[in-house]
Amino acid sequence: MLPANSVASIPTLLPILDGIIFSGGIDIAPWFYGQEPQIGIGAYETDRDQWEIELCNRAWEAHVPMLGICRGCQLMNVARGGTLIQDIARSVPNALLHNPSIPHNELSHHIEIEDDSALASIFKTKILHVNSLHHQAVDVSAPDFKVVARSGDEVIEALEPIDPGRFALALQFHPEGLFERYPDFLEPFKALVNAAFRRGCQSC
Ligand SMILES: [Mn+2]
Repeated sequence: MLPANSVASIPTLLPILDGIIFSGGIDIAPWFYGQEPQIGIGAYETDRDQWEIELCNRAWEAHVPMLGICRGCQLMNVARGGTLIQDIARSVPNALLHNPSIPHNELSHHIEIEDDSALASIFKTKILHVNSLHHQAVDVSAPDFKVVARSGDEVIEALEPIDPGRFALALQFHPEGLFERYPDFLEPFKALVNAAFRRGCQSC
């Protein structure tokens, strides 16, 4: 947990961060991705938005490895210039249920992972059964990212950088809710730690 949420603290914090997890949470205020609020948007907290967007961009410049989960996935996309679907149920035709009222450790829909992606290497599979606890999703992906997984209704479920030398994995599902029952979901966290270790060793 970072003991701060002010943009002014970022220059002090950044040099001591080996890696960052942008965690889940409430919605991102729509004007951060150039939109007005639509019916269906949930609560947002602009102090947290500003702090995380600034932290993401400064960390991006410094090549700090990052893992985004749910809101964190959306946050990384918005910080780098992408947009969001404000409410899947209102915007996506024939949408799957992405926010079922079930515990975080229960599986929901499947996702299809792109071949030749880092995500496919991490999970060693093309079809992955995931949990789902979101009502928003990435709409237009940011120029730095490519889409590497979608659910059956075409909703974007994972992004990774176009630059293969950078670790910035953005997941719409919640691996932290699943790894105790399904150990494969520990793999994204191992990948983050390994990327942080590799970056640290460049200055050893
Ligand atoms: Mn989903």
